[in-house]
Amino acid sequence: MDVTLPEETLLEMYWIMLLSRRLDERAWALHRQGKIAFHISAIGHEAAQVGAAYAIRRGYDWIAPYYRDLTLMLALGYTPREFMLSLMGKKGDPSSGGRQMPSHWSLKRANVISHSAPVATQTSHAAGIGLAIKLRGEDKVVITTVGEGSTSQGEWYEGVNWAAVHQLPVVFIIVNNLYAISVRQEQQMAVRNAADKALGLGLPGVSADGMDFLAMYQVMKEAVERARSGGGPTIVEAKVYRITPHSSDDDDRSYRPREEVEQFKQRDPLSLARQRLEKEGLLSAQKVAELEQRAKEVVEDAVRFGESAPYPDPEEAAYPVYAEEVRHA
Ligand SMILES: Cc1ncc(C[n+]2csc(CCOP(=O)(O)OP(=O)(O)O)c2C)c(N)n1
Ligand SMILES: [Mg+2]
Repeated sequence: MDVTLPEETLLEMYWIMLLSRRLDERAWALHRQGKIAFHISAIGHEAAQVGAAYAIRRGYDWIAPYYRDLTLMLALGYTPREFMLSLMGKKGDPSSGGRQMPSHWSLKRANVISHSAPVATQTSHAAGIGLAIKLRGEDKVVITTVGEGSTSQGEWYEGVNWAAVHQLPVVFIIVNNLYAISVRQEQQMAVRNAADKALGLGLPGVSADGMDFLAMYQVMKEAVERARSGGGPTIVEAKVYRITPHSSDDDDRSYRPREEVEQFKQRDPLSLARQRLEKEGLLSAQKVAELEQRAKEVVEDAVRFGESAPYPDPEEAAYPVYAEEVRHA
């Protein structure tokens, strides 16, 4: 593979994946300790997300993410402390001030738009932003993510079709982790690759190994360049595996065999990245241990920060959902 990224960038990408993994693991523990109400995990998806993030101009381009995008968010500058505020429903949560479910991201300073719980609604938002960019003559790009199951939603087709007709600067990422909660890909679509749906929409569709951060980066880089230079949208499918259950409220033992999970764990994206960087001579066992120690400290700090942060004031419960001027008849 012909990816020439500076050494510091490769190490930074690894660090973000590692930090995401350790934060995510802590979120599961916090849930089991009864300290948070809900968690939905990015474990197994880290490489696809960091590969996508580094292919755009962060802070300049627009992002319409979905709930599994913790690593993408960290790469965009979302902090571990902010993540803990969101998990714990605290006032300082940048997405909603503690009102929305955790992992329903938005981050104004990073051009991450607010995300709604019905799946695939972000697809039409992304198409709309793409249209605005085109009408204004800007050279920005939008990336949007969605799970493979959510591409069965009418809204997904409508958004992608609109962007295809108008050749808008949007990259539509399909994160194919084989399951939509308990529903496997074959029960959800008749095409082998989710990216094959591009054919019927008149777009290029590419499948990438989403367990390999550089493979994903390479595919995304081309799609983003195409969008930025007026070449229109691309559908990029990231083939990954959801190593954890769907969410903290799901028991995946009821619908998938343990052997399958174990088999995919052999291609854990974090281990693959570490092996690759070790082979290139960029990481050593000592360096990995140092990064692990740093991640532990950052996670500890974030948890302490989150636990000591205030909850939203009860008087503010309706804000900003309802205008304060609204009067009841
Ligand atoms: C319109 C709508 N229908 C159902 C749900 C409930 N729901 C939340 S996540 C999910 C599964 C989505 O699976 P997929 O798109 O493959 O993403 P993944 O969770 O696997 O990353 C479902 C059905 C929802 N949020 N919105
Ligand atoms: Mg899925």
